[in-house]
Amino acid sequence: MSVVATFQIEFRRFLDPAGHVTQPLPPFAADPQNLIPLYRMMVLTRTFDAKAIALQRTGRLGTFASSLGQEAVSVGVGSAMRDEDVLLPAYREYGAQFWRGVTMTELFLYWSGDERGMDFSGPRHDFPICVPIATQVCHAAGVAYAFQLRREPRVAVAVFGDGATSKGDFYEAINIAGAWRLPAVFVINNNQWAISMPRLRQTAAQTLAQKAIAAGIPGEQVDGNDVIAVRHAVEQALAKARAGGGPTLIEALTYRLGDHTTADDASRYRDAETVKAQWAQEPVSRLRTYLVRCGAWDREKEEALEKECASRVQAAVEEFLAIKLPGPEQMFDHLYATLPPGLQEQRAAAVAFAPRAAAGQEEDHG
Ligand SMILES: Cc1ncc(C[n+]2csc(CCOP(=O)(O)OP(=O)(O)O)c2C)c(N)n1
Repeated sequence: MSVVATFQIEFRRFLDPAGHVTQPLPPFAADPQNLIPLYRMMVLTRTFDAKAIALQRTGRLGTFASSLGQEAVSVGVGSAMRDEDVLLPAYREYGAQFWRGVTMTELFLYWSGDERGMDFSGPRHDFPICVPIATQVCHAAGVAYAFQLRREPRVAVAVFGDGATSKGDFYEAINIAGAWRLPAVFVINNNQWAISMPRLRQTAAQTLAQKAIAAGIPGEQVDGNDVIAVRHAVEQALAKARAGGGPTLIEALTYRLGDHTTADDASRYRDAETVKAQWAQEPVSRLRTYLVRCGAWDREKEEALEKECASRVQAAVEEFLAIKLPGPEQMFDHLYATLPPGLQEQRAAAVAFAPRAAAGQEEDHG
């Protein structure tokens, strides 16, 4: 027997859990001042997250998927992208979405069940939140193919969970992206859990990044709690894809510190000790420790930021609560270019019934 193929998976990290630099920083991170926008966005995302959970608990949102502990993945991805690139997110990528111009009000609307929250004011070509697991990975391959056909120097960036890498959609998408050298970047937001299914029971593969090898594309692991590592890896993958070098798969290792959604209770399947240990790795305090050590951040700045984030989130809550509820015709209006006759009848019936249904009900999200 002879060896016909070998491979290795590299792991990238610049800041260790204690906020110490482990290797020379990439150019964008050389000046700590450049990292402050990343830090601010992670804190804003965390503030938004906590408020969304509170709104769900008081019945203002239907459900909510927290991004607690995963802020560095989405902020790293969002900050690496150009406006003309296209983001195809799952449902925990708030940091990337905010970076790209999606508003908190829109995301509150979405999670309250109001589909108008998907009509993003950010780059209007970005895809909506994707709840069906891994389907956006295929969409990303399609978007990247369109860019390639049109010879546009743009890249499709799909973000999805570890559980998504068990789906056929994922394999099909990375396979075709490899075969056609599509301008796509695939980012696995590996938070270790697919609801109650731990990563180790999800696959026998040693890393998720190595799944790239079978598709003939590069795969690497990054510390997903180190925003510098995420941003650098995504930036490099984007530059390569833009220059015609094809796709990359990046596995960002992080940890879901909260429940899967507000409909879940993770304490039923996860031990408290592990979660506690993971808090020592989390991305926000890691970067803060580093910035403080560099003299670029202090308690005064932190307090001012906390106040600013709280008031920005509160303003978004008020705007969201004041938005009038949509009429029932909304659920028919964006499905078809021409509504089939049966659905036209249902739409008319819903509109006729609406005044009776609305009597005595609240008219806005409050
Ligand atoms: C196609 C499909 N199958 C099943 C589900 C139900 N479901 C919702 S979230 C989830 C787990 C997803 O885990 P992962 O991809 O790791 O993402 P995470 O929620 O951890 O961010 C499942 C199975 C779904 N939304 N879509």
